[in-house]
Amino acid sequence: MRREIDADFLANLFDRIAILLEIKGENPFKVNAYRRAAENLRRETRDIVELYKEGKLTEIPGVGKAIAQKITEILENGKLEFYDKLTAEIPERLLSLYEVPEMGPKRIKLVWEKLGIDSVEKLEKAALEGTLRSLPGFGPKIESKILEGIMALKERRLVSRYPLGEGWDLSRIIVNRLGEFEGVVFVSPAGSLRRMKETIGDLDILVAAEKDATNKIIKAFTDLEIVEEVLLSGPTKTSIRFKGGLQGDLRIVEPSRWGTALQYFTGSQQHNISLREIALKKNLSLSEYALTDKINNKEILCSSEEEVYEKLGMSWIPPEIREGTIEINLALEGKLPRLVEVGDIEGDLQMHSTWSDGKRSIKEMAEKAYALGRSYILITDHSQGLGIAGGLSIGRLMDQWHEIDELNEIFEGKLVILKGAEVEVRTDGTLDYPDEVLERLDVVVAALHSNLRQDRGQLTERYIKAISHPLVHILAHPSGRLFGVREEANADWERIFKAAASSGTLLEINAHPSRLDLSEKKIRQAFNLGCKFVISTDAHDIHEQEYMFFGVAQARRAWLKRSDVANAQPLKSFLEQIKR
Ligand code: DGT
Ligand code: CA
Ligand code: CA
Ligand code: ZN
Repeated sequence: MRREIDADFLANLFDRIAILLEIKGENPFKVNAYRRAAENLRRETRDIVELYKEGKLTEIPGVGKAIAQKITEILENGKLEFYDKLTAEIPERLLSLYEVPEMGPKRIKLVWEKLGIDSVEKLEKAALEGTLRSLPGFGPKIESKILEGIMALKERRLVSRYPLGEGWDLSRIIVNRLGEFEGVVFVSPAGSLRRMKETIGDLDILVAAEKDATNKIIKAFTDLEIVEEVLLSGPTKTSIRFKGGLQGDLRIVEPSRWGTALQYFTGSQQHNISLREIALKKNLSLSEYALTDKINNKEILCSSEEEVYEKLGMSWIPPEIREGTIEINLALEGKLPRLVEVGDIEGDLQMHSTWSDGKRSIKEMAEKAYALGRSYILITDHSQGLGIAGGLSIGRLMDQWHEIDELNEIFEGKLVILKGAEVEVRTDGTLDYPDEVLERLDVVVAALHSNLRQDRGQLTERYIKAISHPLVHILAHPSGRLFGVREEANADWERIFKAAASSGTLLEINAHPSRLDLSEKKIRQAFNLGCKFVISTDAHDIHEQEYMFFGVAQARRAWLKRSDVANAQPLKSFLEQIKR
């Protein structure tokens, strides 16, 4: 996630430095210098990397020599020694206290030094116990204001949503740990996570177990080290908060009722409402416990979800499309399309190696791809302009081709390694390698990494120019969003998608959980305008190649079929399909 160093990233870093320096008690002029630099960086519309290369960083208002020096160090080394030293002295986690009203730098320093408080949780505890008021400058009034502030913060956290990837990792831990537990018959995520929505409000987990095991299972769950706090606990359900803030609901049902329960708690709410209407038309009532025949009031238990849909006269509906739109009618008619599946994916068309900012050699990446059953991969190290990510000069790129040729001989066609690059689209829409070089690549992936906050009109032209370039095959992570870091770029997407459709440029669905870019909505929009897609992992390490399923889920939520996804085809048809 942090591999994108741009103006926003630097501004956030300098803001953090300013707060840490304040806590340290550094002089206000120095603190303000960082704040001013951060503010101006946020306003800067020129590309930071360009400015750095031209030696013009000090042209940014508020950026003097010392700060320019720090930006240079970050761009060149990816880290800042000054920051490492500062946080060794003043821990980064103190920054969370800064969000609490009434907690300025002086008070943060005081509670940390006197009471060892370094988190909002500890602060809340001290305020509840009345120990805060004993500190100089606090008193009962401030103490209660701090408590109110923490309450408000918690409410805000409740309404904010978490990226799917975060919930996914937790759900894996829970499913694995509870799955081993005595008495557990089934365990599955439910809710929005099972539907693979790109963000989740909370994490729902469903367990099937016999009644006498429920107490122990609830205890095993609340005892997990990932659980921070138990909010609510009953005989068959519990609500907790995980470390990191996400909330979770666990429910336990009898194995004979698993099907109706899993169906109910997977939702969506809208899907469930429509399903209950269908049930009523058949004189059945549907709940999380059972289907009930309304005529003789007899329960019909469903131990599998398939049975629920079958008894309602419809085909089973994949969770990713249970949003209460057209899926129910299509399932009743037996006309649901077969959505693309992770097993359909033959090639992975974006990955990085140690040649640029990847962590593994091409050979290691290729071996992993082979183990995952791929039949081809495209190596897409960064192009020369992206200095911070170790972009390849033309000479280095050509050296890489030799290595790829040699590896292809070793793999003997069992896996084909294609030559590619993730070519920077410069601010003016031109590409970072000349045509003579692009022509020699098997597949060209174009990407925008910097200056995505350019003027909307200019940015749209920049996208269209890149997409319409006859040698560009794929547009990588089109919107540029990064969860928690950057929003989708503000551009005229209708025009961009039309340009992609008419030039035959494929749009990437980036499977990395920090991106999931395009969004489901934009995939639909692009699809309706005639675009085709690829799903790529953008892996920078071997295990990230496993993230393909995130991208596939995103495509499924947008109802894409195998034929809509160019890398869900064997190499030969993929190559025939890409424009030349
Ligand atoms: P989220 O957590 O906001 O990402 O979305 P969901 O879909 O996970 O919603 P959540 O956690 O409130 O509830 C999980 C599922 O349980 C939901 O998809 C459907 C079912 N459910 C929960 N409450 C209700 C309700 O009041 N009515 C109906 N029909 N279903 C509900
Ligand atoms: Ca949920
Ligand atoms: Ca829930
Ligand atoms: Zn990229």
